[in-house]
Amino acid sequence: MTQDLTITEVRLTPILVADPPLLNTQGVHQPYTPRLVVEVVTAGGVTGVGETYGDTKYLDLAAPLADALPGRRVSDVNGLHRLAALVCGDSPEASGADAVDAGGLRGVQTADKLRLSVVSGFEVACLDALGKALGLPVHALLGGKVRDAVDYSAYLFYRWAAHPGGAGEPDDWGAALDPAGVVAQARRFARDYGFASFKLKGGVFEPDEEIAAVRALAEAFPGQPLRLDPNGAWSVETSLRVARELADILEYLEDPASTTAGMAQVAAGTEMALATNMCVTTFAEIPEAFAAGAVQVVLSDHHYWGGLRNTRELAAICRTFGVGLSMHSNTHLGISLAAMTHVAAVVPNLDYACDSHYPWQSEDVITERLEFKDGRLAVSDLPGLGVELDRGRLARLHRRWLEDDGAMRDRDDAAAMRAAEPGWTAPPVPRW
Ligand code: GKR
Ligand code: MG
Repeated sequence: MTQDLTITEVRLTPILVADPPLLNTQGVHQPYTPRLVVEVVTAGGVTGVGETYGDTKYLDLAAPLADALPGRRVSDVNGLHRLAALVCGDSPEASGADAVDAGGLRGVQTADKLRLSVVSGFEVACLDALGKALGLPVHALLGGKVRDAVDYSAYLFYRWAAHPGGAGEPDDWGAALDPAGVVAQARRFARDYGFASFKLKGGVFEPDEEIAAVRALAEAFPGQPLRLDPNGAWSVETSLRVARELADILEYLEDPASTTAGMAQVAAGTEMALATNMCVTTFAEIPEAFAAGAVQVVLSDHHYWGGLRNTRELAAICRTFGVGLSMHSNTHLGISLAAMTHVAAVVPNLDYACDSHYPWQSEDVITERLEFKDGRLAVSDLPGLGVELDRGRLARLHRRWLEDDGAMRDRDDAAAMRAAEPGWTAPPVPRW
């Protein structure tokens, strides 16, 4: 009966996951971050799991999709996208065409983008179930892996030692607020996970301080790939200055400016490769950006590209236009890391190591955490994603969500910053 692929039930479990006080241009991570775990159950008795963003605006779109899905088959992934377009009405929160997603730092957000992020969680759950039913790994459903392991880079953050007032879950990383702190963090990432390339989240301090941190990294790890990502916080002038100062050091500069027009102006004035996970986040944004030469590397995030199959299509487009491809990440757990690794395994043109927040997450909802070895993750050949849901852990993180008074259910890095500095507002994002 495992071959009956008809969906009989969809379970949605919003959770709150411990997150350290990582700083970015929009503020600081909250003590807990919302995620949504999607379970799709088939008539054959197989359960597939997926994970995506868990803020209220995503939950509001996920609920009608979960209601509409039973009766369809987990193999009908094209149908899932059509169904989502039908049942997920535009979220009122997403209708401001100009809205910048302060939580995700993902550029301008639209109703379509929110819906695609929701669909991705369902798509991954369907592919996991399909793989389990057929005895095939997800990478096989995507055409088969072209590599046995995927390279990841360390994701360095300026950070405090603890959240204000000791909120959240403590950790032993300590503060990193200057070049020495950043290098110490990088050394720990290299020692414990074997990461050989390093991305620093910038846009937090004055550009000169961040330049100094990158120089310190280059001294500590000579010749190893480095990136700096201020999430669009800089003007064109500042971006060009940083590109000049770090010309021989960075493998690419990530989202120095916040829009395609700004990135194009930066690109016109430097030889430095520019990467983005902010101005090219949908297929519709590709033509303008590629025609303007605004980006040389697109960093996919399978959540907001609408899943693993769309990410593979993005890879084909990048390949066609000679634009590099890799993947960035947001706060996520092991289900999403497994999904990311399967799609990364099938893309021939994975040009740079992907970045992952995963080492910052001390909690998970799977039975065995995924382990980076020598900076890489082995691609699982087990059926589906190759991860198993831990119901006890899921229930505990869901209880936290239920007991939250609402303060953490929507990620708001600026509000979290105000816990330390009342009245703090994010610096205005330069626009063109
Ligand atoms: O988690 O602070 C963060 C990151 O800044 C994240 O929100 C970004 O989406 O990591 C992402 C990026 O590469 O821009
Ligand atoms: Mg980025």
